[in-house]
Amino acid sequence: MRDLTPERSELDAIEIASRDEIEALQFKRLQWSLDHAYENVPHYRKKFTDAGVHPSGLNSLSDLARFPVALKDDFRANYPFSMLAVPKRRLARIHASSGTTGKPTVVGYTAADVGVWADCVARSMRASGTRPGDMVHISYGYGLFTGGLGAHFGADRLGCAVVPVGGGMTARQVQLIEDFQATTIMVTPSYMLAILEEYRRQNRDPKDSPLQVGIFGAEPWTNSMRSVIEDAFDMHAVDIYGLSEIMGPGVANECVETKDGLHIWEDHFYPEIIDPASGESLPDGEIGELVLTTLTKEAQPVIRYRTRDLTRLLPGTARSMRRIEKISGRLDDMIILRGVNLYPSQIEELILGIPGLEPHFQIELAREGPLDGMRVKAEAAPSAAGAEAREAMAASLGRLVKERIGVSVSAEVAEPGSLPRSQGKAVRIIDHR
Ligand code: DLL
Repeated sequence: MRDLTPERSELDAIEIASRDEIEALQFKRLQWSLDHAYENVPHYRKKFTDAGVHPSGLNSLSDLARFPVALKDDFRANYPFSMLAVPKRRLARIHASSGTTGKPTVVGYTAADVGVWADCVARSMRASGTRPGDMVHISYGYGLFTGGLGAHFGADRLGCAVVPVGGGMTARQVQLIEDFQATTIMVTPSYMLAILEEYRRQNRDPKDSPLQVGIFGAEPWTNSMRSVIEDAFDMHAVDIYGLSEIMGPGVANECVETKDGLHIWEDHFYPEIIDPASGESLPDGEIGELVLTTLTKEAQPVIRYRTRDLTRLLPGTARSMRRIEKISGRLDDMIILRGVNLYPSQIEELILGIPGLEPHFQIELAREGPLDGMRVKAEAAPSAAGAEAREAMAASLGRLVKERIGVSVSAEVAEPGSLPRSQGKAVRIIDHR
C-alpha cells in the first residue's frame, strides 16, 4: 500500500490548531447555534423553556449538558418542516432517512449548509488519502439517502473526477472501476464485499485493481473487516461516519496514516457521550451514546441529538480534533439474550477469525419456548464447502460465541454464495419474535 499521508500544508489550519483555538471557535459557534435554534424553531424554544434553560445561560462548553436532548421522534413529530430555522424558500436541498417504521426524518439544507457539507466530505476524503485529480467511484445510493450526493459534492469540492454510479449492478461496478481506473471508491463496507466477490467471479485479481483508497461507512464494520478488504485489494480501507439528522457522511473520518478511530470535525459538530440509561454525561474515554450538536447549520440546527450510536471520545492524534472509536454498535441493534447484551459487530469479529468462513453473516432471533434463541448464520468459502468442513466451522463458531460473549447460540455454516448480499446497508438481524 502506498503512503498517502497528506502534507501538513494541505490541511485546513483548524485541523491542527491548538485545543484552545478549537474550543474558542466552538464556544462562539455554539452560542450562535443555540440562539439560532431558540429564536427560530418553536420546538427548541419550548423545550429549552420547559427545561428552564436559555442560550444566554451558556458560559462554557460544558454548560451544554444542561440543555435538553433531541430524539429521532422530535424530527418525526415535526414532519416535514417544523424543525426548520429558516423560511422554506431559503432551502437548497432536502434529504430524508428511510424511516423503517412511520414517517421519514426530513433534513433541510441552505446553500451554505450544502457548502459546509462538501467541505467536510472533501476534508474527510483528503484524510483518507484521496487527492485532487483522483478518479472517485461512488457506489453509495443516490437520492434522498445522504450517501451518494454527500460523497459526490465532497469529491467535486476536492477537485476529483466523480463517477456517480450509485448502488447495484455489481458486474458493471467492476467493469467501470477497471475501465475508468478509479483510484478511490466510496461505498458501504458490506457492498464492497459483494464487489470483491464479483472481482473473483470475473477471474480478476483484486490486487491488480487501480483502487488505492476505500472510504467506507453508513454501517458498523470491524477492524477485522478492514484487514479482509485491505489484504484482498492492497488498498487503504478508511472509516467515514455521519448521519442524516446532523448532515450526512463526513461528520467524522479516520486518517489514513493512523486508522485509529475517526476524528470528529469539531469546528462544525460538538460531540458528547452520555450514559444511554440515565442520560448523564460521561467523561472522555468512557463508552456510551454519542450526542451531537451542530455548530454551523443554518437551515436545521440540531441541539444535542442522541445518535443511538455507541462509542467513546478519545484525544486527537493525527489531528488536534478529538476522535471517536470505531462505532461498536447501535442501541437499536443491541441483542439481549438471556441477560447478555451483544452487538452484530462482535459476531463479525469472531467469524472473521475462523479460516474458511466468508465475511457474510446474519443473525436470526426467534422464540424457543419461554426464552429467546439466536441463530448465527455464516457462510463457507468455496475452499471449505464440504459438509464436514462446514459442520466443524459451525462448531468452532458456536464455541467461540460461548467463550467470548458468554451465551449459547446455534451456529450454522451455509454453502458458498447462499446468504443474501447487501447493495447498501447490510441487514444483519432478522427478528422472528
Ligand atoms: O448512513 C450517512 C452516511 C452515508 C455515512 C455514507 C457514511 C457514509 P443515515 O442513513 O441517517 O446516514 O444513517 C446514520 O448509520 O447513526 C450509524 O448508526 C450508522 N453509521 C453511519 N456511518 C457509520 C460508520 C448515513 N462509519 C446511521 N460506522 C448512524 C458505524 C455508521 N455506523
